[in-house]
Amino acid sequence: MSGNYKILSPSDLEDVADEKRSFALDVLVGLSEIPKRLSSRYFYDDRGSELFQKIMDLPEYYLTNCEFEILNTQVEIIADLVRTHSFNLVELGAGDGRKTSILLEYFLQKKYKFRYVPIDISEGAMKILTRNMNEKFPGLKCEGIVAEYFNGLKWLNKLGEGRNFVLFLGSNLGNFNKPQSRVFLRNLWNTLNDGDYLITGFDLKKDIDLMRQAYNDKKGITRAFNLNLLQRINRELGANFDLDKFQHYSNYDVFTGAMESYLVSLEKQTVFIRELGQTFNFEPWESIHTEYSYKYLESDIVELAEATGYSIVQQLYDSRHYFVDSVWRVHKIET
Ligand code: AVJ
Repeated sequence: MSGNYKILSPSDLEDVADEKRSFALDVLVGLSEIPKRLSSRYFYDDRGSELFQKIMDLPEYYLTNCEFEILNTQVEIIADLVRTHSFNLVELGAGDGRKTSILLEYFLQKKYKFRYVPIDISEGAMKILTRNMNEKFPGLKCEGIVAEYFNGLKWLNKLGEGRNFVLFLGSNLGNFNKPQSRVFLRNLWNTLNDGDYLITGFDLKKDIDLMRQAYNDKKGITRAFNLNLLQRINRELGANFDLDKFQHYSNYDVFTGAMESYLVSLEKQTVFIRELGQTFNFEPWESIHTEYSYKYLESDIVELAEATGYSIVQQLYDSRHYFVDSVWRVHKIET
């Protein structure tokens, strides 16, 4: 059986060209800056999405196991919030939906009235996800959207059917700094209605070695994931990055409160990017910053919710308190 999904954007060739142009522009800006940087949002082409799914299988990447534990043991608490409504279970950045399956199975078994609406930017990932979900859950109403989150949500909201229950799992918010997080959550608030729910995964601050191991796995999958960014530039922008001449480096910065990832040039080298018609020089040990993965204090979460128009309904922790799935309710009406 094939999956059921709709491609909102890029929906035609013009949009594809737009996408590519903004990628090219971001690469130009980032590699022209001192120090050099590239945005982690470009990790997730089809190959990158595949590699991230492998990361979630790693023993070192505790985040996924924590969230599995949380959803498995506390699914009833979540279910109680939506039991009496017909609702859209919207998922931002669904990946392969393994975690969501826990909720889907429970909701279906209880015969709740809902449809599952995963939103993801990778068409490859969406194809696999919707096919798997249709196979695994024959009775499930699954309507995927291939789009940027807010385009997908805006489209969904125009349909205006039912309460929204939005899942933003896996510490996906962690790539944003504080102002960016606020903008994101407030934009989300704007597309939602009073009484809608949001579950966000937050990776809590913890033992520094544990965090470092999660981003420096023994098999080198995270390394491949980071390097894929250069490979993507090679593929899509006709560049000639030699991946063997860059080192993956990821470390916890106590000051920013984030795991920060870099690609470090191992020698003096010049890279040509055809689409930009330009070369970029690297000195030995010069770095490209590629990712922030922010870690949170309890107080950070409370502050974020308060600043963006939500109330915290419940904090769902794993047994070791490494991670929290934070359940928020949208407030629109002044009381
Ligand atoms: C998908 C953003 C949650 O930051 O932990 C995994 C991505 N980067 N290993 C994270 C990632 C390196 C991941 N998020």
